[in-house]
Amino acid sequence: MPELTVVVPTFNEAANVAAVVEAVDRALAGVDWELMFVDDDSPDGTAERARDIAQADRRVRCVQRVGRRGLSSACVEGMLASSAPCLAVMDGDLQHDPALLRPMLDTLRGGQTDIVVGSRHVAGGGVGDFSAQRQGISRLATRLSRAVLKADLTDPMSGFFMLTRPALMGCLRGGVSGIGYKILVDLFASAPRPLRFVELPYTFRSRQAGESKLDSKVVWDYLILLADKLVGRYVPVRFLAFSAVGGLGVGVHLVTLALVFRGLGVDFVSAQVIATLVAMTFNYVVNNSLTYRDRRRRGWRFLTGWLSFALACSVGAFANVGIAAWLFQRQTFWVVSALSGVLVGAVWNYAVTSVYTWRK
Ligand SMILES: Nc1nc2c(ncn2[C@@H]2O[C@H](COP(=O)(O)OP(=O)(O)OP(=O)(O)O)[C@@H](O)[C@H]2O)c(=O)[nH]1
Ligand SMILES: [Mg+2]
Repeated sequence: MPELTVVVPTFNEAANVAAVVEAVDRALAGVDWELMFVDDDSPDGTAERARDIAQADRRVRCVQRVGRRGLSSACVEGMLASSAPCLAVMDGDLQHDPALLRPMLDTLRGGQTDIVVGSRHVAGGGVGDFSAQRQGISRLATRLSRAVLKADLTDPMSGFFMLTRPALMGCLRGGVSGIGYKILVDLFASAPRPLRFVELPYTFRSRQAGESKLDSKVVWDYLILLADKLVGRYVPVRFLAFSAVGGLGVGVHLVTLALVFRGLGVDFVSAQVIATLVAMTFNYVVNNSLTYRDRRRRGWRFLTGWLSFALACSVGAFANVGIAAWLFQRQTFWVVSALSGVLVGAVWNYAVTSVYTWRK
């Protein structure tokens, strides 16, 4: 059996697959290795390309996931599909230098380390031609990660690392969430005991072929991951996201009301109805594209989803007002009455729409 499995998550990396195999082969001469592509059914035929190579080289394997997306969960599933005692994760676009795999493995073989992390922020490493904006975002994300990490890593945003199987299993059982794109943060934050780590420098290279998948979703998923690590044990993160969107919706409601009632001179009740519809639609659209991005409704289903959302939230609004009125009549302080109504309404809306509007 191989000593090392290099897991390479891919999405639309067909043009890089062969070069990755070659580079790993060169870097790991003399090592019993295996390369596991985990592809999320890329439309460019990455998985087919990988399987073609695998037909001629049994060290190459491909796990293909259909109807799923996500870098972290792909890495976890790739590592679980391997039998090797050492597991590496490396990008499939050659931005990570495969030559680092060998020193990583040698460090793990020493037995004193759980995980070796490729770092761009130790002496000898670098971020290559990262734009100033991307460097800034990366620095901010690193600072935020301090809230959940149990280690003083210089580059927790790195996607290039190697760890032992016992360390992996400890983290997985410690509650790795697999949310989003930052698997290293997830692993470190879930480790039952602080991981013994070593950092080795590398310089992030520029992409040779294919396109970046970095977008706003990566940022959103990262915030969700941090929230999950901080409070996910007590409250579902989706509920937090749903509530945050609801909070924004209140702002949208007030702005619309001001425009229609004060600006256009429409009577108050009509203006309030319009503002409610606008805020509800705003909440639906934002929840559909962020909170439930993985179950996003499109086309006709977008419209029927809006209907079921509006219906559920109308009932939620009745519950909200009913509870608040009932408490207020019983001499409860008005703020407490109102917030209790809001909380019951929010839980109702969340529970019902998670089952009917965004069912799996
Ligand atoms: N399986 C899987 N792989 C993914 C997914 N998103 C990205 N990847 C792969 O993860 C690796 C890193 O993604 P990139 O888009 O290169 O992210 P990055 O290196 O931070 O950004 P760039 O510098 O712009 O390339 C690449 O090999 C991608 O193909 C996904 O949803 N599923
Ligand atoms: Mg990349």
